[in-house]
Amino acid sequence: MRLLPNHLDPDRQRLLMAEVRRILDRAPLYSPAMPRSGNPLSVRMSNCGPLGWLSERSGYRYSPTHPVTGEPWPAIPDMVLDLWRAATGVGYLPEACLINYYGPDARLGQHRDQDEDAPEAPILSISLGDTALFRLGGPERKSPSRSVRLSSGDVVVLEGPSRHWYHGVDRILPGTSRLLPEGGRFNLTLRRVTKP
Ligand code: MD6
Ligand code: FE
Repeated sequence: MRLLPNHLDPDRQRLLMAEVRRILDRAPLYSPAMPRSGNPLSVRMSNCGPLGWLSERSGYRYSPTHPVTGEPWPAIPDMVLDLWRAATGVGYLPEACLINYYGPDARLGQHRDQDEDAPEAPILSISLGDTALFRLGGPERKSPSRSVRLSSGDVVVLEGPSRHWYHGVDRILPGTSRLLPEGGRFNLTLRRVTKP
């Protein structure tokens, strides 16, 4: 995992949040269901880009439309695509930008990102708002793990072997950022879905 601490300065964080708000006006956050149980995840989600990642009772999938509104997802903002180009160095663009919102009690269990048909493509994530305690493990669920603090403006690239490693968010630290008036944390996760 490559961590780019403070990759976005506070002005760029505010610009990006304004873009995220515009996206959420058209593609509102919703509560996804966990596969099988159908229980709601504590994280609320939306997407932008040609494809959006969905968690549903029937499983995980990518969809070109919002599960509640039925509308196509808004485009990925140019500043986000520029960041992808600069930070990953790859010659193709991401197709999915998952928008996660964590309230004070939200968390995200340990998982691997493996619903993509582009296993070599890096994954890039951007953190905005309150600091998260992110846990990075290894190739197996039982692999040793370490905790990494992700603060507002930090960018993470999972590439090489770490592309397929377990990771999750143990919790967020409320009150650690003033970027979001409502508190909490946004994370944007950019992925290539189809073979480049
Ligand atoms: C989060 N991030 O930071 C959750 N996945 O809220 C992820 O699940 C993630 O940060 C793949 C690559 C980078 C990530
Ligand atoms: Fe992930």
